[in-house]
Amino acid sequence: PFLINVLNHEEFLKGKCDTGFISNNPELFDITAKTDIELKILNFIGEKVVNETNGDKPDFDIPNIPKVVRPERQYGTKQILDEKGPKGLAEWIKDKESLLITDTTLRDAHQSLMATRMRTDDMYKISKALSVLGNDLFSLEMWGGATFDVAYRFLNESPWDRLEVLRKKIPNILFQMLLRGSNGVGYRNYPDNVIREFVKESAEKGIDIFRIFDSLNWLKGMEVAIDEVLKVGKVAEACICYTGDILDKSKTKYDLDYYIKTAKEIEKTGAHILGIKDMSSLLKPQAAYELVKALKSEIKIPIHLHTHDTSGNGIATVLMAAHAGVDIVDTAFNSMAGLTSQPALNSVVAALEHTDRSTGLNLDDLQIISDYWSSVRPIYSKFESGLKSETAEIYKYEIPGGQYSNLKPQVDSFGLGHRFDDVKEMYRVVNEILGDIVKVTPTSKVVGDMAIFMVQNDLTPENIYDKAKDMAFPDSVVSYFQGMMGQPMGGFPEKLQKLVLKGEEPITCRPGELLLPEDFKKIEKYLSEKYNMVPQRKDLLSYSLYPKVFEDYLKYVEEHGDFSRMGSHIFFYGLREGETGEIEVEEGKTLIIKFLEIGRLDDKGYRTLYFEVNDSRRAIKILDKA
Ligand code: 3PY
Ligand code: ZN
Repeated sequence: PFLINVLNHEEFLKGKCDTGFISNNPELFDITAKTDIELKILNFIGEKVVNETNGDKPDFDIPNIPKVVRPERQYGTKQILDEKGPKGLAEWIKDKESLLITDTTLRDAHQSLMATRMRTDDMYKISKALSVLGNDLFSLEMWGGATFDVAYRFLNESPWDRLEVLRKKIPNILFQMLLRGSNGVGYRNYPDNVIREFVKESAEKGIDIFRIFDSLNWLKGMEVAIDEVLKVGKVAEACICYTGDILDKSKTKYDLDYYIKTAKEIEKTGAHILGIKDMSSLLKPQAAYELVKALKSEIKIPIHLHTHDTSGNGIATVLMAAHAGVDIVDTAFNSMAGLTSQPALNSVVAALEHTDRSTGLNLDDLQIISDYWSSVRPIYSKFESGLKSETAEIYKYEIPGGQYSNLKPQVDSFGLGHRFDDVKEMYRVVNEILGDIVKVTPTSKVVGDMAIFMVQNDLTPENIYDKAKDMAFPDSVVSYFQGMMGQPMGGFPEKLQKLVLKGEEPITCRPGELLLPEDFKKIEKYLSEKYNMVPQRKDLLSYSLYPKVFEDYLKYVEEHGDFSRMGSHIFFYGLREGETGEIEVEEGKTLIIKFLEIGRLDDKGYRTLYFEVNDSRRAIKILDKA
């Protein structure tokens, strides 16, 4: 009908129609959006086009969603856990000769490569194929770490929805999350009841394996989380975070004995699996061999290795660990692997074919999934770090994968881009003056924040005591020295602690012992009065973990709408003039939107944008903020 109107238009018939035809004849577009959601979507796209991308949208191949048939009965590791319980699962793992494979694509891979920006929609689209073709994977790491915060903060979507929709689509593979001990999925210590309720809710919504770590390898920091996971009957995978280099005999703080001792203590907590968490890619291949060999003879629970490829030695490390008898390894589908991410899944599977650790996974099936991610990845390229190669300098700096790829933009945001090398070097120096600590969220942030602070203020280990006497240190640094992230092995450097705390007394007990329990009733009252909602336990938890981020999310969705089902190329880039996009607004209901033209700036600073929505014409006005 639109075309007919145009073709019959007087000026069109007179042949006077140029590219300004549509904007000069707005009466063709007197119809405004029909429904609230439609209007919200058009506004969202309009904002993108006018104020963010300037109509400049790269040409993306639409990701091909593999067609698979779901067998009537799916039987994977999830069924083994449900049938045998966590202890039975641990036995099953130990009896397996083949190497078990975890895929981290849905969590750590995108956290490390693309600033955690992967949207649920892209995960959802591959979920059925992943369930069918990935049936023999051990687990999917798909939740926790930074994904919780980023989903709300930058993607305006609920991490809980992600868990629930993926769980429905993937009923057969174990779901695994990363839990930062008493820091939950945040950056500070939370009251014990928050950690306990969080574990309960996550377990109920679909998490099977809780990978728990403490950012200082301080067991007390993991106690509550482990205890609650045991209580809810899920799998507790407690970690030793790997730092230093056990091959270097001149380094005595984190030597083989240290890891064996810590692993034995972890085993005593009742944890079902030991995780070796090598967040910074420091575990060299031979070290992996020696560490796994030693641990295998010292503890009985199965061992799960997590490493990154930042150093370029990731696959060698995985293979040497496999050779030494490690039970499970973390990898990511090839197109989402390498660099600061995990070692490549398909390649590890191929390397082990026809050996005694052969995984039994089908390479052709795995390729289909990897190809999907390969076509999704370019949509996220603006979030990638630009890192082109692995780097052996990571052994010197000891910066975790996700932090390493994020550090440059963070340093840029302080206007210190030109001093990036200084910041990296300072990261190393700060670690030294802190007494050589384990560096992983949140302690890695402490070291990073302190390094930037020192470079910014021209501080050195020598002049800091004088020059920074009256300076306020970054919040994370203060919190660290207060003892709010736990106790580092060997204690705090006293002189520096005094300088940072300026007379305040640090704590030496578990922070959770001091924090008042969260008052969930009060949060419930507050949320239901302020927002048009009946808060669920997951909402109360989100608010107690991230009050501001969660409220901003609620406000955003209320005001602008929920765009979580919009394809990512539209979500990040809107539409190009002339482009048509399909947007699912609810199950089974799709809007076909064609963006026709953007009008000239009017005297009030607005532009009119013209669309066709399911064949009807629509026009909206967007304030041009430029
Ligand atoms: C996280 O805590 O998010 C991590 O990935 C740590 O390695
Ligand atoms: Zn990691």
